[in-house]
Amino acid sequence: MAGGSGTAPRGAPVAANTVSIKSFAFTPASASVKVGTTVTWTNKDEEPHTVTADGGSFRSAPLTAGKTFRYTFTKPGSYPYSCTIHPFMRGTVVVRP
Ligand SMILES: [Cu+2]
Repeated sequence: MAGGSGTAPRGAPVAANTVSIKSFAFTPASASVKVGTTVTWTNKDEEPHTVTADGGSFRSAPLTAGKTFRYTFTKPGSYPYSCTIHPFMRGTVVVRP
């Protein structure tokens, strides 16, 4: 493979402020951002999905195809979330200080 920058271990945080919802999965599953960053999720599936924090700190309405949800993280920490419609869909945002 040419030009590869290495493959992160599955589940390792990836620096990203955008998360795709596609094929019933959040990509990257673990997004790492600096505090104060707004993260945007975009539903690229035909099915509706939600972005719902385990602790309730953020929650989207059901996102239909092509819709986005934004949330600004103001405190460092690890924020696990899921889709309430498909609870097997899980992701995490890791907020760095
Ligand atoms: Cu879903």
